[in-house]
Amino acid sequence: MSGNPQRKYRADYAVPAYLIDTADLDFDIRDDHTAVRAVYGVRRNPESADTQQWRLDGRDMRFVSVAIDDRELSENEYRLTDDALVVDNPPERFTLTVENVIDPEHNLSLEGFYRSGDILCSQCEANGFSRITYFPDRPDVMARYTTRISADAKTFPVLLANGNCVDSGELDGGRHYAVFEDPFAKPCYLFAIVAGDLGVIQDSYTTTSGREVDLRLYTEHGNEDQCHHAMASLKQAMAWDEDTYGLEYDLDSYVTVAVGSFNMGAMENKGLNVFNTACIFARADTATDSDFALVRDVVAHEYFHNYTGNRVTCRDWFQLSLKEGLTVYREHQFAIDQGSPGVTRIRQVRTMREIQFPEDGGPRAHPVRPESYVEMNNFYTITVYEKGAEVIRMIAQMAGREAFLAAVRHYLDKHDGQAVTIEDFVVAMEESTGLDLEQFRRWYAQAGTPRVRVETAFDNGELALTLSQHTPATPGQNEKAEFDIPVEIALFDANGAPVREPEVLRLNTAEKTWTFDGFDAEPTVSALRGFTAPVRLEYDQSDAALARLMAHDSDPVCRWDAAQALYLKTLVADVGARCDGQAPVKAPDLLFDAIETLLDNPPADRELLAEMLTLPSEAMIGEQFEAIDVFAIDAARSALKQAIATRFAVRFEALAGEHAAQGAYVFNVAEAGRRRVLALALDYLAAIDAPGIVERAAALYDAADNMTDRMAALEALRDRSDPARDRVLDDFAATWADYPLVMDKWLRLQAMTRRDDSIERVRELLADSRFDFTNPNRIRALLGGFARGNRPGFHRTDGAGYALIADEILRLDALNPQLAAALAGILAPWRRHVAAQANGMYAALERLGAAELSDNTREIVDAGLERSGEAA
Ligand code: B3K
Ligand code: ZN
Repeated sequence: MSGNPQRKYRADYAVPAYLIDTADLDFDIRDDHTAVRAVYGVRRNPESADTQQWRLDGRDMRFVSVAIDDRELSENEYRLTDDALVVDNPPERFTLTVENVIDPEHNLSLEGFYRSGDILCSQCEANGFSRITYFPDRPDVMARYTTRISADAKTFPVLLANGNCVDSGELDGGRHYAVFEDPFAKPCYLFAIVAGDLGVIQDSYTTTSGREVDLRLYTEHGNEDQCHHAMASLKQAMAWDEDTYGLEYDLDSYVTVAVGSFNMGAMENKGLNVFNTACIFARADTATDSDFALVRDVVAHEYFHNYTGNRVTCRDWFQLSLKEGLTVYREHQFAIDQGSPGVTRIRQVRTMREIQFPEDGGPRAHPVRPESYVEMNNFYTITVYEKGAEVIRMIAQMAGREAFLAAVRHYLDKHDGQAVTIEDFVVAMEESTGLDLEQFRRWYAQAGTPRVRVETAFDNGELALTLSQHTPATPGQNEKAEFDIPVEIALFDANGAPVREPEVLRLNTAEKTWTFDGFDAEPTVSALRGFTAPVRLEYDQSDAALARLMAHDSDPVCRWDAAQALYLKTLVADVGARCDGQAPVKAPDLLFDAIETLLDNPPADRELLAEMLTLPSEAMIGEQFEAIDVFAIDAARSALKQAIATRFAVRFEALAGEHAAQGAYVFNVAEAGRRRVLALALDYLAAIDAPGIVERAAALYDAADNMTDRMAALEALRDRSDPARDRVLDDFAATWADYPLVMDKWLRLQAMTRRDDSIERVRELLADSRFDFTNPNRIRALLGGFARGNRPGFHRTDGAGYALIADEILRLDALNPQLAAALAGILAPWRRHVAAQANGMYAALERLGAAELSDNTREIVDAGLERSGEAA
């Protein structure tokens, strides 16, 4: 907590005054504390002029002593503050020894060294290392680490740190020790240490050049059989990175530890990843198809960081997208190569539109490379990650596949072992590909989603296509210069046959016109194919043209998007009418005809069929309006769903029958697609209370051998007041009582239930013994599930939803500021809502603003209250 949080600026970067070549750490783990002794080999940085004093960051620990070259310093030779140890006039080259004591048992922030269940583990990125010992907690100070751990052998039989185990043995008093050496210099955010009584599964991987890598995955005993999919995914990722980028793993072992209490998904510590169990555990009966895909992709993502992030790291945290944007892009490529490329891309596009665009249009909008921050952990955003990946994707597209892969290798060779900037990356791309990225760099510097307008005129066999761009102002950035925007288009005739091959148009001015000729009739334009740029397309296409694209477009993204655009037309008109107190607007016949055509000629990829039949989310509908009315959106979406379900009830019955399970669960594209269609059909049938739907869903629940089908059944029953619903929910709770991650599904499902008393039910669950306020997965399931997944409940007109979230943010902020700040982000975009909702959200924010808050939550609340003025 601090009354006046410090804002850091990218422009203020200064090289470190001193460099640390070696860091020898000793952790003496005791019941009620851990004693840390750190010995650093230090030298003055020849590039720094600042040599008067040397600052080492350190927080929430007890300082014991500091010595230079074995001489303990007296109190007038150093200064201690709340967050630093400052040594005056250090010599040119010296050994610094610092001793301190930490308390992992009482560290609920889940940052630094802390306890998760029976495991002691660490989380250092972004600035957690300064909760472990005194050190310049910045990524451009890279050292070679040796770590010695000693602990009670019974309680902590497994001891782990980065690198190779070079020594281990027994000590007096039932204790033991292990020493690890990491041969690669690394920033302190990649440091990791683990101690616990752990189960393990083991495997090995032989790299192309013949290095045998020992693969180990640790978890609390009893969970080993939930880890095999993660292990298989790791080996897939290792092979993929060799085949695609020619990158081989560089250590003898790759160790992963799965812990139940973790603030995010996973952490790519060198050679010793720490994962949230939610991103490792996947067994057919406990995890859904989406969970299987998530595990696969997160495991791959962390593995890919070994090069993009670890071997070449960030100079400072403003450069975060250097590693995250690039690694997400690599993860996206990997996911696309695992099958169903079209649907995988559609999911990526949906994430951008439903989550990143709102961030870009709200009070927390910031460039992919932010200019300032108060708390770095608030900037692990969808913009830095996903928009950052889209920016890389545009470069890859401009370069072409092989040239891009070669450019990434050039970047990694050129900067191996260094801490660099986004600018260094862009220069390496230019050097290798020959592209001129001068204007393109604006994608890193300017926040906000560009709007690209498409206008066409057809005359005398000639189509004139005009693209224009405009980017709305974002906090701190009123004027936007033009972006360099690649827009892929293709043209189709009235029968849906292609009349012009796909081509990429480069819109790099405010407006540009292209002409295409030689047509007998006006062609249909398919624009932004594959989502070639992270922009909002404004194109008033006719219903007939959209129906044509929906039936024939060869690009799955545009085909799906045409369906979405058709749904949105009706939804937007209906929401508008409801807001104006007019009669609801019904869907046109053409929409039903288009759906019929789709059902008659479904795409071979069942997941694509399911995506195309899924209505735009509430978030996506909200994006179409200046002021979001949650209730009108909910009503319009339900009405359209019911209209479609009524019209096609027979077809949905048939789909459900045809897509029922034939054999035991397998996770692959075809089977996951089949299950998606089954779930979708049940969802439509449930929307109209189709005869027998309750029995059908309950029977599916009872018969299912897997969690995907079981969840589909539960979701179909979720909003009903029916004994069958309560029966399966109780059965679920009884069956999975010992599986906290499965119980998260139970919590989330109830939080998302659309009932008048959903807030009261969430309050009850907060007090339930199956909920745990100190565990982030439980919080995300119950409170995140409610505030994000139950909009009508959260925005209930009496304001009780806002009050509940504000209460819990205040309670949580005292324990886990990172998580509290993330929850506060839900209230920040109040301006996007209609007055009644906006006022309620604002009042909750004001209440938070008046309280004593962590810097993390303060930064988010101030942005929401528009008090920071520095969001860019
Ligand atoms: N680098 C970590 C995220 C760290 C978040 C710190 N608040 C995982 C990842 O992006 O791969
Ligand atoms: Zn990452």
